[in-house]
Amino acid sequence: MFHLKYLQKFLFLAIFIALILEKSFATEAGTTAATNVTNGYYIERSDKGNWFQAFNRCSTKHMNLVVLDSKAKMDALIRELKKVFGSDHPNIWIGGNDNKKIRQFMWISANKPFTYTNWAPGQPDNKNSVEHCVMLWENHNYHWNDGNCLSKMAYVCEERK
Ligand SMILES: [Ca+2]
Repeated sequence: MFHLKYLQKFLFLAIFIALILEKSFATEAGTTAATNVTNGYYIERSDKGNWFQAFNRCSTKHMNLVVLDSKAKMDALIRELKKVFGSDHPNIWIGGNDNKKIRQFMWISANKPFTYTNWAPGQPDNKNSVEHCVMLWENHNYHWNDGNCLSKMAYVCEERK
């Protein structure tokens, strides 16, 4: 009888500890995501996604797929990206597309048409009529290209204001 009582106490304690551990791990996971945010940007390069997945994954983090509506913002982001990639960068989704109206690019999370642009020469060209989402084009010194929204690549989220 003593042993059973002891066992019950032990089990209760074990469950209690497990709950605390789970809670602290959950908190740790939450702060891990937050510490990857540098100067307001979260740069995801391993968990690649198509444009829509990138947009949703930023939302899940309560962030936006990055809006680059001024040269100042573009320059600020390039400074952060160069710390990670240098000048040899991969394709990276940013938050614009022309899915609402062809050839009228919008920053989707801001619901604003493009005013500032940083297109690579000859872009946007809607190659093969399947290019509607905007990326920083690999090895084009962070200039923009319209690409196929379903291509999987790195992406950048920014903190919501
Ligand atoms: Ca293109």
